[in-house]
Amino acid sequence: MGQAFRKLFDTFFGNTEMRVVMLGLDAAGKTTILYKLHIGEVLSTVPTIGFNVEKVQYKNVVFTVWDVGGQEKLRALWRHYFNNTDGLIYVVDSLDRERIGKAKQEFQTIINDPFMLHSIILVFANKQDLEQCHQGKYVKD
Ligand SMILES: Nc1nc2c(ncn2[C@@H]2O[C@H](COP(=O)(O)OP(=O)(O)OP(=O)(O)O)[C@@H](O)[C@H]2O)c(=O)[nH]1
Ligand SMILES: [Mg+2]
Repeated sequence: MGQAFRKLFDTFFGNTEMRVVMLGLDAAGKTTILYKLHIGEVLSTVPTIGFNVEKVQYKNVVFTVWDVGGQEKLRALWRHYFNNTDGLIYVVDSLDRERIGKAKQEFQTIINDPFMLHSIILVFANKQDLEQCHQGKYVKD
């Protein structure tokens, strides 16, 4: 009850906190997106073993964003991040056609988990710059 009241109070008078988990196959671009959101820059990344977590504020909402490594052997650990998650950002490499079926399968496993039933979901089709490049439409600015 106390926690519910606090959430309501914060909604009207202060910051609201939301916990977001960012998942997707390895090299989809999760860590790149996290640091673009956090510091506004594209950093060079290495594959994530474990997770990165940062707070990102937008207006009166403080998002705690968990970016979890997407390599195959790490995916079994994803479910440990589901509890109390308000939102899921599922990142897909738009150009990785070979693994689109795998990306869909992993996505379905996540959204079928009972802890994720009430989570807000965003599917982020990443690397669209490469898509345009592939089609010969890419114009460098
Ligand atoms: N061209 C292009 N490259 C991108 C984009 N986003 C990420 N990358 C590149 O893709 C590679 C992988 O990016 P990461 O952010 O490390 O991928 P990840 O999803 O965190 O990978 P794991 O930690 O292994 O799960 C890096 O070389 C990035 O620079 C994008 O929008 N466009
Ligand atoms: Mg990463």
